[in-house]
Amino acid sequence: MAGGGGGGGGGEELKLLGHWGSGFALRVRLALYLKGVHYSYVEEDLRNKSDLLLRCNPVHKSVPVLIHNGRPICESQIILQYIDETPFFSGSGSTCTLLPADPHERAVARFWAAYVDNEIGAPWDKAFRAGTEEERAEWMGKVAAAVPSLERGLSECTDGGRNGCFFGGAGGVGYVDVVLGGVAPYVHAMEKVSGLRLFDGEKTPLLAAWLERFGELEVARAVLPDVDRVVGYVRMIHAKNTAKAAAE
Ligand SMILES: N[C@@H](CCC(=O)N[C@@H](CS)C(=O)NCC(=O)O)C(=O)O
Repeated sequence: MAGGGGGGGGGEELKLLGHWGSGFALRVRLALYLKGVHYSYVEEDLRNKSDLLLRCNPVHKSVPVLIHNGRPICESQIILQYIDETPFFSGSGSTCTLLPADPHERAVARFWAAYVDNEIGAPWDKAFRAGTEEERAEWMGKVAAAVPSLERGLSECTDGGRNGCFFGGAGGVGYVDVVLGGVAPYVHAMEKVSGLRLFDGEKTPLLAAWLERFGELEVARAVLPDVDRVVGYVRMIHAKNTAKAAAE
């Protein structure tokens, strides 16, 4: 499988180990598409990980892993920064940069990206793994409680929505947008699975607009999985974990 546009030739070898439903892998695929580079994609079976994955990421044994000319880079946010900093990824004529040039703006973007992983992604992962409906609801409550601060972050990055609707502000889609973008299908899926509207038009209007506008982008349409497929995946994992907990 290949990313978008024209670049990535010249004898460079680029491979991404991922999983279609992994928000972490999806953010890397979003970035590679925006950069317009071609790469080969390897879908991992996370219940039966390949030797290549175990060799390339022996510490966490997780996807995504980007392998550039035989050298692995692990952890999605580190991969995004590598993609942004390595001249090869800009050599395809893409003018897209994820992190801003200004050091303070870079720090702000990194802060909100860390916030997405620590305050939203981490409790969401616990909910995903929970064995009962009550436990799931409790963890999703923590996710929901973290959303208003993210709304404040988006407001800070867009000057209250006057400077576009993405975290990249006037620069358009940026680092935090790509980080959060991997989760976008799950935000929609949760509404279908449990009725929980995380980015609510009344409570968090900027994030609600972000979700809509991000989903309309060519990159999102090209890379993100269909919401119904994600709904099926979430239901399957919930059912599996409920059965496992009941058997213990
Ligand atoms: N902090 C890591 C998290 C990656 C992660 O948790 N990946 C999951 C898939 S979403 C995985 O590969 N888990 C391994 C497993 O299930 O054994 C990152 O940002 O890349």
